[in-house]
Amino acid sequence: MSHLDIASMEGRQVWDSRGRPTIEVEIRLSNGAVGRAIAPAGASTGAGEALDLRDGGAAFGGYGVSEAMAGLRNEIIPVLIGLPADQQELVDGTLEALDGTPQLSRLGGNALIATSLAIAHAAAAGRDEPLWSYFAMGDAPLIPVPEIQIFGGGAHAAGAMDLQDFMVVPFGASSFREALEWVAEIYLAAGDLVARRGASVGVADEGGYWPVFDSNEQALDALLTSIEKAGFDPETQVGMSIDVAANQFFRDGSYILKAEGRALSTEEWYDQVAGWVRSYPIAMIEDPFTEDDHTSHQKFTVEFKDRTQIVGDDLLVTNRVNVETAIADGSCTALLCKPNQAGTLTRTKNAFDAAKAAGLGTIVSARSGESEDTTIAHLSVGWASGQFKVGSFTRSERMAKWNEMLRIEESLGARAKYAGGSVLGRN
Ligand code: 2PG
Ligand code: MG
Repeated sequence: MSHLDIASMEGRQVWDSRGRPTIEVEIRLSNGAVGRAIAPAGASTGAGEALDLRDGGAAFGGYGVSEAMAGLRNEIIPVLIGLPADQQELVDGTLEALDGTPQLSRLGGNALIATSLAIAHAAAAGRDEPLWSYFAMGDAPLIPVPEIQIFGGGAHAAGAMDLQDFMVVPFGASSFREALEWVAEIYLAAGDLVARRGASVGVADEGGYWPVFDSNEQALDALLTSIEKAGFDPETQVGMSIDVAANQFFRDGSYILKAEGRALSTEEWYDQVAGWVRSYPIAMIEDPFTEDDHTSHQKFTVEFKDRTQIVGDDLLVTNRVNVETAIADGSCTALLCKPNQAGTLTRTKNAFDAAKAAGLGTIVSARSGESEDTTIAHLSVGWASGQFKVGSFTRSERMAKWNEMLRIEESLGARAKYAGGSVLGRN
């Protein structure tokens, strides 16, 4: 037995940021090193994602994980004991084969991703190496540009606004530390603005303000005003970013804008989004059309790729084959990379590498349901993703990741390189 072999392993039910059950996996290696990780969960999901195994029924709104926990105890743990933790592909391949379904629905993407991430934690600890460094495998680390939510809407705020995330991207900062300081000022300015208008309801799932505006445009205006009120230039310092999450409000062939009481055809919606990209300093836009609508995505990418980064989340679901299709048909310019959409770290890396190799942008991302787990901060630095999306600037499941990034940046000292505007084609 080598000193990095899995000696023991356990799963436990813990709770996520929405108060729903989730799974934590803890792994101990023969040399005593311990690794631990918690599965996150999405609310606005793409059809092709790895599927969480949930109990259904009345308890915990159907979100129980007792079946997934049973699979972990009875099937996953017995098979993994004795495997070498530093051979991630071998371990992940074993997990995928054991599950045997394309979307990992038998044992559950939640059980598998917690296991897969915990393996990496254990291997890094076993080698006495920081997690980001283990992920980097000798390549240069890169501190990413954060994408931080100011207003939350869509499925994360009971559909109060149609668009889901209204975010800022402080690409002009000189470090991650400075980037967060800028965003703190913008978040404050946005809070003042919403309070003065009497539009504040509270905060949405990811910690952004949950305002009630009469139109999406009012929210876009408020976002731009907040950047400017805080003293930043939206063209050269802090850009706007929108996650449309268009799947969520597309019904029977129309985009239904609830707040505005309008239903738009695909052509009308295209013109609406195109108009916004022309008239606001939008540095990034995610899932502007439904995940099936490659035609609109292609047309939009041709028209706007020099002006804004077009991000595929539900469009790509962190799946290598989808990334390859998007590269071939030119339907976006960046991958939103969410490990739990893929289900294992190896599948995540396959999608990530395909995107990187083709020159697509890469944004490592959290989910709307999160925990204190900070694995993705290390992934972003180690894989040199250059961009990092975690939600807003409140709530500790978000701040845990921003703060972890500060620690990583500090630990790198003079080696810390902030990705800056280059990831968005600006310098
Ligand atoms: C997204 C994420 C994060 P969810 O759509 O990008 O904002 O949301 O985790 O609900 O998919
Ligand atoms: Mg999204």
